[in-house]
Amino acid sequence: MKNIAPAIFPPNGIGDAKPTNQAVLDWVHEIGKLTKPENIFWCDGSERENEFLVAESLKQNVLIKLNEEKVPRSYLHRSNPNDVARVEKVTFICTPTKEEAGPTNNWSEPAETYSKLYGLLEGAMRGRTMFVVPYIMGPPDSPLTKVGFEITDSKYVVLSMRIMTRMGKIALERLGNDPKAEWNRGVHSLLDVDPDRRFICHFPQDNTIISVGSGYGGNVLLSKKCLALRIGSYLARTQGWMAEHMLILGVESPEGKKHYVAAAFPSACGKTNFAMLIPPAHFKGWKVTTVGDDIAWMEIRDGRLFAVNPENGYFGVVPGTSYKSNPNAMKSIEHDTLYTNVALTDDADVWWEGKDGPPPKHAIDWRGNDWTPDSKEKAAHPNSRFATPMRNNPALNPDVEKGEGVPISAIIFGGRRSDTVPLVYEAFDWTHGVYLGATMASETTAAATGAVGQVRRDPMAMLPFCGYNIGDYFRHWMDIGKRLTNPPLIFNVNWFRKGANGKFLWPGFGENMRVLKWIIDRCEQNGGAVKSPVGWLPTPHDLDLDGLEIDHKSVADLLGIDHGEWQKELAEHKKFFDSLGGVVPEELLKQREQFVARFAD
Ligand code: OXD
Ligand code: MN
Repeated sequence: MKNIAPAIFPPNGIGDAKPTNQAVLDWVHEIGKLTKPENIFWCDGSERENEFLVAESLKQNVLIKLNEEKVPRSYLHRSNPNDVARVEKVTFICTPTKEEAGPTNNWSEPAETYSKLYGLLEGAMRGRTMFVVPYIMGPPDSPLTKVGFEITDSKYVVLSMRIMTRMGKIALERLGNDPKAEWNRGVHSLLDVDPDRRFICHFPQDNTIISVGSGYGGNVLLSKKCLALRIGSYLARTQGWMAEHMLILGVESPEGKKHYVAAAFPSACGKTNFAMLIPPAHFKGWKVTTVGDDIAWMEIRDGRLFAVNPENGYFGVVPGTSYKSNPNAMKSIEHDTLYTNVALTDDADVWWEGKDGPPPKHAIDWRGNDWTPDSKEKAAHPNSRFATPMRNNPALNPDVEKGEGVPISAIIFGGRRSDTVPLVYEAFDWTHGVYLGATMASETTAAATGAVGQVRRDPMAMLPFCGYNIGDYFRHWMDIGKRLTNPPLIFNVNWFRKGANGKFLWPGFGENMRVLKWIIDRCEQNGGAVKSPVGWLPTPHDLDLDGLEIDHKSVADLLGIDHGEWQKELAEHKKFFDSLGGVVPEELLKQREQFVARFAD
């Protein structure tokens, strides 16, 4: 079998940052004995290490150097075409009982799964280098911050982890020498990138992740979906905090009044765009800043929810990103960025569908083939990605490193829905808000393999990421609500509603500031709304639409509640709850009855 990740041999002073914690050393020894690598590379996160790894990756064609003038210090990686997205059907939660994993997760018995995975890992790193990547998730002085170690045979993973986490010595220092300290064990091997030997397995009780057979970020940057969400949500429940698939943004009024908002949208539904929003000219003096674009860890303090972003970078969807849709993302990815599966132009620049300006006359597509505007294939894969450090973001919130986090005034749920769901509405209270989150749905996207555009229920945007029984997860939300004396208000948004002509009714992107402004008004108790069966709904006069070219009919359609559509929607809620087989908390079942009753009134 071809070795797709040949070993590299660092000079003295690189790759030798061996930890002193005996528990880590024992674990690395165990995995080394199993996988039999050529050598072990202990990462320290230094600049020198990075330069060496980049140079070796260029030699082995793991990376392609991009035009230094156009995109300085940036590289392109092409993944195997069979390996371009998260694969939910081979993602497992391995709890002692199936019930603990619950009805929405694939479950696999831990002992059998370890045995199967250890079988696959036997000798898997022969002729390869085994990298040991120490990292922390969370700002260095947050009480929520976690230490993780990822063992991997992929240089691309090491280089990405360096962007996406705080990696290297900082983690060794935080862990210290206590052999009983809590830390996450992550083992990743590319094996031979065979979809039939691809598994992403989580052992929440052991704080362990094993991922084999993939090189795609969402499956192999174990800090992100695997630790910060799946294992994170499990730890959060047992430790009394929350790990959520949410962006976090700050909004500042011209008078200097600040609010923070956390928003859960499913994958590839615009979290990064919303988190980096630039208010339109009409909102002079308003400022939006990014705390995080994908994951929020939240804890209760003084009866309020405070959030930190556990990550250090953005792993965002590239196609559609432009100066029109997201100028801050464009500025972030102009340098020091690791691209995956975008197109390469003849002058070594990057290109993708939806980038500003005309397409190049010729390029190399994401698979490495010639491409012209006449080609039938897309130049960039629809789920092509950038990994870029958050410090590149011109709108980065200055408090992002604050260990205490930022106080959350509002939680927003949102999906991609062509019909039924209004542009924005507010829950009557926490329990109603939890119901809105629990029943939210969205049209599927290219972020995961499988059909695109199908409406599926995705509770709190956590369907693929909740590391335990979804019924217990709903209950955890209810319990958190009971501990909050000053809870965030909860909203639902839908930027994607379409008119009779099949076109989007709402312009989206920066114009979402108009919706955000109403949300902030509501938090300050001065935004108008009418009571509707679904929740508090703005009238067209309550939204600041000045300077926006939109006709009255579109606004009415955006805010409209079609009783026929909602009858169907509520029937879908019932079907979904029924499909969960009795795990849904009583309070939420009651919420549905009240919802139905409000429509009958
Ligand atoms: C992501 C995802 O990559 O949700 O953030 O799939
Ligand atoms: Mn995500």
